[in-house]
Amino acid sequence: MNNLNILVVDDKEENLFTMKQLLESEDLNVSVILAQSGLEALEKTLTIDFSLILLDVQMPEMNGYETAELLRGSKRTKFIPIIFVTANSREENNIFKGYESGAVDYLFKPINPIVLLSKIRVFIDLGLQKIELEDKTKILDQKIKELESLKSELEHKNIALEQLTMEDGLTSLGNRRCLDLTLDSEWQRGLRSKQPLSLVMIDIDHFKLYNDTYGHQEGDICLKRVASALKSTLKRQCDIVARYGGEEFIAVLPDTDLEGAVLVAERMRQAVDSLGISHSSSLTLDHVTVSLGVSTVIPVATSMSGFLIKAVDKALYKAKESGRNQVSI
Ligand code: GH3
Ligand code: MG
Ligand code: MG
Ligand code: MG
Repeated sequence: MNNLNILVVDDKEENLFTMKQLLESEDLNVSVILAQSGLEALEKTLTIDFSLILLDVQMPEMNGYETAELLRGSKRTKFIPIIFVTANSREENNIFKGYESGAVDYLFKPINPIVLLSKIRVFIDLGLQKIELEDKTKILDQKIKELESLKSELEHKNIALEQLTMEDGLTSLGNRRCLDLTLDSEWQRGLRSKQPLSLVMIDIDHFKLYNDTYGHQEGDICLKRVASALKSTLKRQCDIVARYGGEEFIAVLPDTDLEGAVLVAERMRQAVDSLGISHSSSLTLDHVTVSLGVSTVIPVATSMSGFLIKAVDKALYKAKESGRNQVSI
């Protein structure tokens, strides 16, 4: 224990000297600082760092309890262990009051020097450990803050990247954003050209059963193969097919009427059918098939592209209801 300061507070000068002598006679290696009142004690704590305070209870003006409460209330001093030293030996009530105001121990005069010195050693040590823990906690809190801000920075960058990309990670088709943007711009173009705009919505039949039977990884491989078969059926530059959701796709076919869109849809159905991907648990056939809905409109200003999605979704539902592996309008 090096360079540690102990504050002794007592209104009687002779008590202060006795205590100073006792503490300095031992090999504690501490500096003993004296204060003759609570106020003087508080003043001393402003400029000196203490590892322990021995505090008399009965003092004029500000007593030991009041002093202790003030010490506990200040950030600088709240962790300094306080040992009350009092002549009030017979009042149990006082012991309680002492602990309540934040003391770590309560000793009665006359003090047994051996007891006092052992306690001082223990409490100084505990105090140091507490400060060390406080410091470590602060460092950890700081680190947590840094990590949290890093995390949110990364999340922001991720969102920014996702917004920039138009491609679906799994299938390499257009993603949802690509679909929304294409549909919007084709809708605007259709408003001017008054040409029909068609959508085909494609949904894999009994795909949940496929995953359940072959596993999610095989499911992903199947999704990729279906996606690329769908894409291969599109001949015109302006046609796109995008991944709308899990195992659902939407093709946007500008300047295409219902008849033409149904032809494309039927081509898509056949393309997937002829992949011949085994699906032993399918309730339709023994291989992977798709159901398709088709819908066509000539865009008008009083309507919105969302309406077309609703319509094509309805058509798809009809294809499912009518037995799957087919095209409905
Ligand atoms: P239905 O013929 O009525 O369309 O039956 P379904 O099982 O395909 O219908 P549903 O839409 O309820 O299930 C779609 C399933 O597709 C759910 C999920 O297991 C699977 N799925 C969705 N997204 C993915 C994906 O990215 N990878 C894989 N492997 N499976 C997916
Ligand atoms: Mg479904
Ligand atoms: Mg499905
Ligand atoms: Mg589905």
